[in-house]
Amino acid sequence: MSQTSPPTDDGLVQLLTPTGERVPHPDLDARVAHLDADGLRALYRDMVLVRRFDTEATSLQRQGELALFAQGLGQEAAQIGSAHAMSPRDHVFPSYREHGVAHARGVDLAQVLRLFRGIDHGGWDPVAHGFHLYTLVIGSHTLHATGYAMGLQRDGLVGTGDPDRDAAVVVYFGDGATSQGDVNEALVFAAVNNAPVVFFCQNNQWAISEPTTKQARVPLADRGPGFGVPSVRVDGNDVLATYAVTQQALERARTGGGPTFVEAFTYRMGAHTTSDDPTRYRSSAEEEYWRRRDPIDRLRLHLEQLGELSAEFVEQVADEADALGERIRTEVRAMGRPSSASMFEHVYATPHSVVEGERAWFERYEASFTDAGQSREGSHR
Ligand SMILES: Cc1ncc(C[n+]2csc(CCOP(=O)(O)OP(=O)(O)O)c2C)c(N)n1
Repeated sequence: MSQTSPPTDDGLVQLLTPTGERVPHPDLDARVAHLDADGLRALYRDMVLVRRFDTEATSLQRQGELALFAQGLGQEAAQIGSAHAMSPRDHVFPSYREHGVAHARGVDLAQVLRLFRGIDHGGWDPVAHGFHLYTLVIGSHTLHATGYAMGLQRDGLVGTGDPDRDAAVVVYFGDGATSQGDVNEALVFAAVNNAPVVFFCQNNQWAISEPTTKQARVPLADRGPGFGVPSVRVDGNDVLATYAVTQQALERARTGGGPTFVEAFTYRMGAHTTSDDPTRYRSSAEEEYWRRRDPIDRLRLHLEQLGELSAEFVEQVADEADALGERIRTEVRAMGRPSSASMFEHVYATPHSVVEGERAWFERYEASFTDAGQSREGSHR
């Protein structure tokens, strides 16, 4: 039997070509019309900042300051474009690579690194930011997202006729996750309940060393209609297209139109994580092909063609990125070690006698290692 054809960028929704020319689109032009030069520069700034964060975090891992890091390199347009299309009332369920979305939702990126340093599970307030905790169990959060979306619906926050009241959910996952049962179950639940959820699949073409061609014989977007979920396949390296497509899908969800499956076709330019060596399973020619489709370069070229990217602005953003890198570095190095007993702190919102009893036992147990005359055995009894 023949192999599946290689991944292709044919037939993607695109508003910017890789060399930055604007492509007209009858259905989506109106959705980006309000993005003037300031609006475009804001997208550029966010993409540059988050890329700098990525570089800094990777270096910190190499210096032994982080246990692991998952880079978002190359996926900045998919993340910043889609995140800019959200309202503050929307809720995001990320996997573990959505640093661009975290940043756009106002989460301090140093907080994200507490997780990768292994000192907490992500310390931000998920409700305040509408940005829930990172999930490492592939695809499981698509079910959480769908359940949350059904909750919004049942709380009367969908299709109210008031755009300032309606809310929806976006869940981010990868191409590999689409092979998981959880994602397929979430699509079933979302479809039959008409849940206000946007399934945002960043097809970065690799699930660690497994190419998308070994996960599907058809474009991933084609899976949506089988569940009764309309889908769209967008150029994930085109920040305008991902913005417009996500805005359309969110509007549909918020107004009661139900779920949408978005496949953002992009490329993971870095390694899967700092524990991975991609040279073992992919070619430098492939990496070079995608380097020429860099999402930040694309918007930069577009702004230059418009005559709207001054050298001063580029320098100002570069300085801001340097300052962010320095702050992240300083903060990460200063992060202390939490006490082991802090694991009891966030079990319940209010104190609970069983947890308090377990904490007291644990503290006595830990102290037994330093208390004179008391053996480890003794403290167990
Ligand atoms: C349920 C589960 N199975 C396996 C793993 C191990 N694992 C970690 S990342 C990964 C690949 C995920 O690929 P994809 O969904 O394409 O996302 P990407 O990392 O490319 O963003 C796997 C299999 C896991 N974390 N969870």
